[in-house]
Amino acid sequence: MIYNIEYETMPREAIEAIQLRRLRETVERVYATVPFYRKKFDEAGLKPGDINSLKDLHRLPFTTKQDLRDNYPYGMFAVPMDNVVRIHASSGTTGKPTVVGYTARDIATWSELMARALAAGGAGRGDIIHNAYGYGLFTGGLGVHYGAERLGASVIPISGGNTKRQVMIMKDFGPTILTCTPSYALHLAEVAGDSGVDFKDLRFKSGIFGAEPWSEEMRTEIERKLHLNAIDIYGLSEVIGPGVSIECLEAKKGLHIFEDHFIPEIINPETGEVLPNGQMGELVFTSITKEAFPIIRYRTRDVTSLDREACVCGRTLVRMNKVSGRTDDMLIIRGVNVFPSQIESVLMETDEVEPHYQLIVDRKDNLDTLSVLVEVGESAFSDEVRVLQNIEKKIAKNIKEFLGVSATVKLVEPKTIARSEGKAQRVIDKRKI
Ligand code: DLL
Repeated sequence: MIYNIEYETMPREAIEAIQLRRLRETVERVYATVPFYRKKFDEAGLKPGDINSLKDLHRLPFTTKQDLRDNYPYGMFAVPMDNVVRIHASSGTTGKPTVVGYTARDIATWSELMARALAAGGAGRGDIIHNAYGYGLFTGGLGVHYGAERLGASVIPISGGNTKRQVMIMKDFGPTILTCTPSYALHLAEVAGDSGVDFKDLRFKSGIFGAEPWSEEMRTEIERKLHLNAIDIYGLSEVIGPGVSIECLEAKKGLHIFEDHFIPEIINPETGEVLPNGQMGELVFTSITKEAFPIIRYRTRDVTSLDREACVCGRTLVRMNKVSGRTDDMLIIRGVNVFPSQIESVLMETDEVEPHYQLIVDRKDNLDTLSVLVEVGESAFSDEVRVLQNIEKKIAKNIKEFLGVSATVKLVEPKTIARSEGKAQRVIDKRKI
């Protein structure tokens, strides 16, 4: 279902006209209200009046995570605190969190976008949404919650954790839509299995999964185990939270970006140069309607490409391809660039192993080493050592063949790799420690 027919199916010229008008307003406003932007624009010799076409966006300076850290906590807010009704933050692995704020209108915008996203994923009035994204500073829980209410669906605000209890609720309350990280979805399936509950007997139609990268092969695995349509949702706190883009149920190919609120660009992460359509690079976003925390050319560090082909669902919004990883998660192993999601794809194609894995990168005698720990399935577990060794060899060979890196593969017992309730931690890079 398309929640907002007018904006989601707008002809290109109309959407671009809206984008230009909103971009100019945003640039005027940040120049007037946020000292950081005024300084950056002045340094670049730019005045808000210089933005006369969408192409002029490329002339504006980038904003980075470091800029947000330097202005911690509220330095990038464009309205007085009197007008801020909500604060969220993203944890990050090191240092202080990134703090973002919302006015009442921002919350209304976000709710609308999440309603659009849930609808694109197959939800509607009458659906019961089991929302297992964490509630709190993380934007996942409350983002889905407000969108579900706006859509007119029923929401179960279960949050993450207490997985056995979640299984009972899924069985008794009859939810039809599941929202959580893809790794937690698999964990839910596993715990359900242990309690004798089969997802086949539950009522789920769709699962709307995001907040971390996941491969196409992982989608196949989730759909097989959970008996639902697995839909990818993307977003980040700095831009608004979940609901920046979403796959449609019809195509499940690329995530439609809500371009009437955010303008995407793809850049070469090394040079900052804007790349032509279709090329892979770093995704950059400019918000054009947000009041409390507008953001100009924010470097997400997420790696993807844009697809401007028409979509079967009827939406005219540009699509971003599934995120393959982050520029800062990309592992460089003996000079070869590897994304954890590429290794995930190889593992998922191996029948004998489960979708629970961890990558350990280290350095021995000045050489990088990559160890892949992956759980063997219950059925293969009882096999002879020789059989298990052959599986390890087969996976190592495939990794070498597809990615060009040598890895030591180690099968571990079922259920020994830590499960996550939110974003999974897949990589341990001991080289940095
Ligand atoms: O993860 C917002 C969110 C909540 C998105 C629930 C989807 C569902 P942050 O905690 O700020 O916000 O983390 C943002 O997570 O830059 C990506 O690196 C990653 N990410 C989010 N969605 C996806 C996805 C939320 N579908 C960071 N695929 C982003 C790959 C994703 N990576």
